Amino acid sequence: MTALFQPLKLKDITLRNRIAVPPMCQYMATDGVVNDWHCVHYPAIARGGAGLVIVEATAVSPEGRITPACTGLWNDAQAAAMAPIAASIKAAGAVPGIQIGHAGRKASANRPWEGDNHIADGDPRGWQTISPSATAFGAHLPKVPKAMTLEDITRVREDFVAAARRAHEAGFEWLELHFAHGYLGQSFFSVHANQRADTYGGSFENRSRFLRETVQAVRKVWPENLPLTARFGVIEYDGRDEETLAEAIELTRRFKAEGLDLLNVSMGFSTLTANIPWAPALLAPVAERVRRETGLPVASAWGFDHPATADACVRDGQLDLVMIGRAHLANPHWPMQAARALGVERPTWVLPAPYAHWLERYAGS
Ligand code: FNR
Ligand code: 536
Repeated sequence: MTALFQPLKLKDITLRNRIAVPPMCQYMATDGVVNDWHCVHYPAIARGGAGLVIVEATAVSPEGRITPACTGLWNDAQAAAMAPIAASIKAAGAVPGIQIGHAGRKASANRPWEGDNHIADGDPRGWQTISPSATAFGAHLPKVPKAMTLEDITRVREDFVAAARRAHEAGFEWLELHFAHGYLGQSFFSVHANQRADTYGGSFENRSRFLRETVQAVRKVWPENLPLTARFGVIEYDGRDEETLAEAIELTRRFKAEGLDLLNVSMGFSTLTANIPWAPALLAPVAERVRRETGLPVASAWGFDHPATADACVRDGQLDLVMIGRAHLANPHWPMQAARALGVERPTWVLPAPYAHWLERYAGS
């Protein structure tokens, strides 16, 4: 038996296998509202057989969007438009998940294919960004953010809570908080972005406060029987990785105590000084360490798209869930193909009955 095609039960939710589609921004929304593109894209990928499909980074407030074309959940119209996406993922046999986040100092950018850089000052499409401190990321993202006041911090935490509530009302059954990739949550944690001198900066306790308070507050409104997860950059590859990882593991233990159900282990992307040793399954040993030292189930992405690698990571106890991103864009039927490659003879688990019935009845004719 392959490990990759074993179900995973977390709280009341059972994934049909260990394959998840990680959140991937489409930059195709208007005013944060999904449209026909999202209605094609998400169920098409879910139909390919993954156990979980996580909808792209969805902003909790207008200034939390990466680009003007990002999805949002800061109003009810956005939630209403999102409901059919959750329903269609579910109809295709996958569990519908969504990532909610705030882009912090990386917000107010052009779409990747339109430059991937900050929208120029004075361009009416752009906006004032906010971050723990008034320091820019740099390079293509040079805008200096406004340092958040304590009122800003409370407001954004409550924006996460309101978005989580809307995500549940829209029918999502798996929630991922975006605490990675140099966006707002990661920026509170990272010494590269957080130079605050108050209770939200400096010590580990202070730099982790916003993230812990957000998990705590969201857990109160996200149903107890549904998985609450976070994507967290536990490593920066900036030369101080042991220290960062040790802190990230301690914070993950705190998340677990607050009721987090799984950690999606990722990278920080908080600094231009990072030197990432890109390789297939780069984060497998990192995720395994987080899992071993915290006892929390883990997922990870970045180069797990060789079926044998994905299967081995689950079998060897490095990952509970394998995230397959770009390979799903290239081939929405990646899970079906992986099943064949791994010798799963009749992957009827991915075939809805109307297809399975006719394919089997007429097999060979
Ligand atoms: C991403 N990624 C990403 N990550 C995230 O946490 N939220 C997001 O919304 C996005 N958006 C996004 C868009 C696109 C087009 C790509 C390609 C990537 C990162 C993504 O979830 C994943 O971690 C990477 O693609 C690495 O996994 P693969 O592609 O090597 O399987
Ligand atoms: C991966 N990306 C992550 C995104 C959006 C686009 C690209 C996200 O988390 N919303 C990435 C992040 C940083 C550097 C390289 C790649």
